[in-house]
Amino acid sequence: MPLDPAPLYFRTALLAEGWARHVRIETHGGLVARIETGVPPAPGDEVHAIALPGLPNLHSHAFQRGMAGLAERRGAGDDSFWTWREVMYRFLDRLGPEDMQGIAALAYMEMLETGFTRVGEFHYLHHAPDGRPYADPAEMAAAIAAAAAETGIALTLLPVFYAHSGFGGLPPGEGQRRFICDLDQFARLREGCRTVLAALPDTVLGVAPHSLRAVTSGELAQLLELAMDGPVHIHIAEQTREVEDCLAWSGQRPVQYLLDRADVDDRWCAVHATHLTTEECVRLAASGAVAGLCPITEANLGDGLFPAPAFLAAGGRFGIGSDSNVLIDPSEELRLLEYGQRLHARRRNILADADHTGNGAGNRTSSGATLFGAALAGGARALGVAAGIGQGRAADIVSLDANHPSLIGRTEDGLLDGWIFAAGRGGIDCVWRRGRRVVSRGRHQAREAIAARYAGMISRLL
Ligand code: NGQ
Ligand code: ZN
Repeated sequence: MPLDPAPLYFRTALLAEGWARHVRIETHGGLVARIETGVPPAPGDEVHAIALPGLPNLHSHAFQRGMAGLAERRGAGDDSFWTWREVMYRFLDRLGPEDMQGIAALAYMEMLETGFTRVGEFHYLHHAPDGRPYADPAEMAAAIAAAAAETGIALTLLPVFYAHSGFGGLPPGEGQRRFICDLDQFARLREGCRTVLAALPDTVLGVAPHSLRAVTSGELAQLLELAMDGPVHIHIAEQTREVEDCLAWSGQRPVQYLLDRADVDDRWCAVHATHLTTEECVRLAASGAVAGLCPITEANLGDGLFPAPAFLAAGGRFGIGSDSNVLIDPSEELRLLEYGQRLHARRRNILADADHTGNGAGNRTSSGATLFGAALAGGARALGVAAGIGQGRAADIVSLDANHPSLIGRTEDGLLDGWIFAAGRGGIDCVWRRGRRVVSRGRHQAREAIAARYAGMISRLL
C-alpha cells in the first residue's frame, strides 16, 4: 500500500456532525483514520482553509458529454426532448470503447474539478455499433471503469436493462439496438460489471431498469431479484408525453404505476420524477426513495419543474445528478434547483429548511446549507454509501478558496451560500479522493493529458 499522505488541516470543516473549527484529518489507506477538532496544526500537516465533503453525482450518462452544445439548433418543427433524443442516438451510433473512455474521463475529471467525488453512471451503451454484443459483454463498462480509475472518481455503476421502446412492451427501435438485452444477457452483463469493478476501490454495483417505457412490470420484478440490497435507479415521469402515454396504456400515471407494482423503498432512486401529483409526492416521499434531480439537464431538455415544495413538505429526499453532462457543476445544479422554484413562486429562499439547525448563528435557514446537506445525504443514499466526512469513510474532501471574493468574510453555512449562489466553480480550490489530492487550484492533475486525448478524439468523431 502506498505511503499515507500528510495529515490535512483545515481552519474550518463541514464534518458529518456539522461544522467544526481547527480540524486535523489523518488518513490511512485512503480512509479517514482520525479526526481531531480544536487543535493546532502539527509540523508537516498540509494546511488549507475550508473543507466540505465531496458531493455524490447520482445520475450521469458520461458519453453524452461529447455532444454538449450540439443539440441547440432549432429544427424544422417544434424541438423537444424527443428531437434531442434523435440527435443523441445519432451521436452514440459511432462510439467505441476507446471513445467511451476518453469522453468519460473528461466528464469525470470535470466532476472532480467542480466538487463531485462519486458518480452514479447509468450505463446503457452496452453493444457494438451494429447492435451485436461485444465478446466481453462488459467491454463498455470496462471503459467506464478505466475512466474512473484514471481520474480517481468513486464509481457506483448502474448497468441498465433496456428492452422496449414504449409502454406495454413495444419492440425496440433501430436507434436503441446498442442498449437491448434479455434478462439472461443482462445477468451475464451484470456479472461482467462486477468483475470490472473488483479492480477499483469503493465501488458499488446497482441495477437500473431504464424506465417504464423500456421495461415491463414482469421484467422489473426479475431485475429486483438481481439487485438484492444494492441501489435501484429508474428514469420516471420526466416528460408530460410519458405521463400521457402511461395513462393511456394503463390508466395510471408512471409514479402511481410504479409504487403499486414494485416494492419501492430507500434503495430506490426515482430519476427526474418531474411530473407528480400531490398524492404521488406524498407516496414517493413515504417510500423512502430518493428523487434524482438533474436541474441543468431538465432545463436544457424542457422537461418541466419538479414540485419540490410539496415533495419536501412530505419529507421527501433528493440528490442531484449531471445526467446529460451538458454542463458539469454541482453548485450550478443546486442554484438552478432553487432558482427554478423562485421563478415559479415569485418568492425567495424556497427550499431553505426552516428547521435547519446548522451551527451558523443567524444562518439557521441558509438556502445553501439546506441544498448542500440534502444533496449530500440523498446522493450518498442513492449511490449506496455513507454521507460526509467521518471516521472509517473514504477521505473524499473538497476545499474552497477562502480568498475568492464571494467567500471572503463568510463562515460556516454562509460559505455554502457564497459558493452555491455566487462563486460557483471558481470557488473550488483542491479535491482529495481517498486522501490523495487529485485537483489543485481547480485543475485536475491529469487535465492536460485527458483534455488533449479528448480533443483529438472528438474532432475525429464529429
Ligand atoms: C437517456 N436521458 O437514457 O439518456 C435519457 C434519454 C430516454 C434522459 N431521460 C432517453 N434525460 O429517456 O428515452
Ligand atoms: Zn438519464
